[in-house]
Amino acid sequence: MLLPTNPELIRSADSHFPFRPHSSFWFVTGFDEPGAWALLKKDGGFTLFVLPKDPEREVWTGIRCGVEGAVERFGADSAFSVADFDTELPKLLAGVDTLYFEFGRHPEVEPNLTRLLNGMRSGRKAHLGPTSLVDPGSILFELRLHKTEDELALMRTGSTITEEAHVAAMRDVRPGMYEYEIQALVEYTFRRRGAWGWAYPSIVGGGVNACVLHYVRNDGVFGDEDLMLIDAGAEVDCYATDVTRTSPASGRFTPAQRDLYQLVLDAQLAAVEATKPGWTLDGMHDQVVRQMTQGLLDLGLLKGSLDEAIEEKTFRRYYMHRTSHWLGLDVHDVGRYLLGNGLGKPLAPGMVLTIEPGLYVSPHDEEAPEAFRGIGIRIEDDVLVTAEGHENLTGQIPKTIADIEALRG
Ligand SMILES: [Mn+2]
Repeated sequence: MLLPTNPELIRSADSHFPFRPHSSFWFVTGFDEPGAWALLKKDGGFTLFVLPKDPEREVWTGIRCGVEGAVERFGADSAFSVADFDTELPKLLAGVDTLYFEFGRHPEVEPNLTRLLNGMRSGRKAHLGPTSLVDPGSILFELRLHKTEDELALMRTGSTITEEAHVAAMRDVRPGMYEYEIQALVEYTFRRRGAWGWAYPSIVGGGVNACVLHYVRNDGVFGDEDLMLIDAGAEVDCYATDVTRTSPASGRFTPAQRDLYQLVLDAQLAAVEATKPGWTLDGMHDQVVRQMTQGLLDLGLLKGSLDEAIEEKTFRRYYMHRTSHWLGLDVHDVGRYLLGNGLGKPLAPGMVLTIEPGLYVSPHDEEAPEAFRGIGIRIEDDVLVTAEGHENLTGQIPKTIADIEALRG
């Protein structure tokens, strides 16, 4: 199995984006320098290709682990400079039948790899090269989907840090503040507590901005009666936390906000409660849709019967996204959602997923009762499937109306 990590990417002129390892490479190696490769062989043998020591460059860009360090500190059986990749890789692949490599996902290094493999198919030594290329996902992604205790410890740290950030935001927001002031508070808390930073760009949306699902401008001003939707989570050693809370900028929900919020919260709590081995994300979504659609009918946002509203998917006017996704090294983590027969993969202990129902009433929706227009609400927690059922890793972050209002005294 051949795994590249991410290269350094130019942000502008000669400055780079902050480097972040490729998740699968990181999962296998724990090696955090750019431009490296790992080769794992079935008969044993773990080889790293790394940037070589270069005292002159290291003065500018920081200490490199180097070839010797890759063996001593990262447990590689052998290590080479990336400068020797083209000559050493074909030797290491000689006699290998099947190469696992995620083609299509590493466009910056694939042309060179294709050239090397093609070279192995030519000439008198043609029989020595791999004859099968296989996507590693069926092995690697399943390993990533089921978390070990060590991984869960990192995710619990992320949850604790994310809790502090969300609580600070809910406590400190006031009408008249800019969304970016709260974004700064959230991300300051992530970094101050030792997280690498955010696991995905933070969404801080006030009022109607909460109805934009991936709102990241974060430059609006909170109005007196605005809700604040924050979808933000810390990244700890590459592991993501993904949490959404919605709270009033003024500290008090309006009656219409209260009705809609309680509906989302009840659906979210019921979905968390139902999470256990054997359950599926499709089952969870259907349950949430049914419960929230009934609530939308009760509040006058939808008309007709429950079965009609579900059959005709009219609920999608207010709930247009799915309820859950896997969580781990990536915020929308790897791992299949469906089995080969098209049915949902049953949950099993060690999987971590999010549960994030929401309702969004467009400010321009003239069919909606006026009091609900422009309200966007989402509530999201990160839930671990256990042998007994589940553990809500982020459930301690306040989300009942009473708890949120109490934060402001
Ligand atoms: Mn999410």
